[in-house]
Amino acid sequence: HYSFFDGMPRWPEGTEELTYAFDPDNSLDDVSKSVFSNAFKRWAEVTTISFRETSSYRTADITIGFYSGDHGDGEPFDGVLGTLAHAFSPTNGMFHLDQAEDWVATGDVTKASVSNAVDLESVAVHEIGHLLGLGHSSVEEAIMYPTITAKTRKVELTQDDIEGIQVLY
Ligand code: TQI
Ligand code: ZN
Ligand code: ZN
Repeated sequence: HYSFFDGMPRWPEGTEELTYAFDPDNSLDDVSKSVFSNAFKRWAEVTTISFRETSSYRTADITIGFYSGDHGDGEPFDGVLGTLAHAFSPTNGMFHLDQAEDWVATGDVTKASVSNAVDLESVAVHEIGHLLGLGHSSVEEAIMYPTITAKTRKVELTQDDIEGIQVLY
């Protein structure tokens, strides 16, 4: 079953659009950007919120960046596997990914040559759930279930994810 953060934080009532921006210090290719765009679309389809990329990093609602190790928010990344990414509850908007991972943005992650390949869209869909206010779910098939196996692709929202997010938006 879905859960929320303590106090059930959410983006303000009436929020129709959230903007997101990529850290200009990362140089992200268009393929990776489209993976994030797809991940946002999955949540937009089941809520009243839409998402738009902006180049104004400092004023974006949601900021996305790849970092390694200690990157200044008290939650250092740990190198290959372990923590892959983290996102904070509303309305913080920070979405950080561990640069050390072997991110797979295209193609079939299950056929990746390295054993530690991580599917970018799978992680993005999960972290966007957190950014919007969902905690973890006890339903194993749910996007918000707290574990994922390496080299797995899991990007489809389940009924549990949808019911949870529709409590908020
Ligand atoms: N990152 C953890 C996660 O997103 C960070 C975390 C732990 C967290 N507890 C939290 C974030 C509570 C917000 C609220 O769950 S992770 C998965 C999953 C991770 C894990 O790198 O371990 C995914 C990132 F659920 F599949 F295991 C993405 Cl999809
Ligand atoms: Zn961080
Ligand atoms: Zn999580």
